[in-house]
Amino acid sequence: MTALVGVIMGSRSDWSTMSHTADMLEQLGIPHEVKVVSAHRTPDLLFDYAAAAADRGIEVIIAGAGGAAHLPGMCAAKTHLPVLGVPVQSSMLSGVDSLLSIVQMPAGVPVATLAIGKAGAINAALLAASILGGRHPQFHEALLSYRSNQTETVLDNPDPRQA
Ligand code: RP5
Repeated sequence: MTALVGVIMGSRSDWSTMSHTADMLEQLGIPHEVKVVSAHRTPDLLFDYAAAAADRGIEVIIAGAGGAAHLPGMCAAKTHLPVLGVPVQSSMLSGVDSLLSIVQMPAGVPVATLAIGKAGAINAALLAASILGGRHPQFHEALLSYRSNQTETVLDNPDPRQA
């Protein structure tokens, strides 16, 4: 099956965060691709990637970036596909810069913005599964199974003193 989710990030240095997105997509069995695409260093590549994504069969784009994080917003400007933005935790401002850069889009060009760092990266994959689940029942089932296992794990381990 060709990739349904495009996972892009502004730099190889984002991979330690965005690998959590890829891992969760893998766990859910969702075909995906991973690529470094920088809004600042490779703007033409970003425009080409975003403009061609839908025709290649991509249904959701997850874009992670840090600092002056223009990648998700510029990506959304060039595609009608849902774009999920993951703010990568930056060294100088702990990712608050990334979060504000991604979340405060002007009306008309939405980016669904996740939490800073690992939690946002994981949740982006789960949100992609929710979106894809409407058209692809197997991903809906995979998501329900993940959620059910998560609930059972909490209920089965109520005492935090026990390993
Ligand atoms: C952003 O600049 C990237 O998304 C990355 O989070 C940040 C720093 O990039 P590097 O200098 O580590 O390549 O574009």
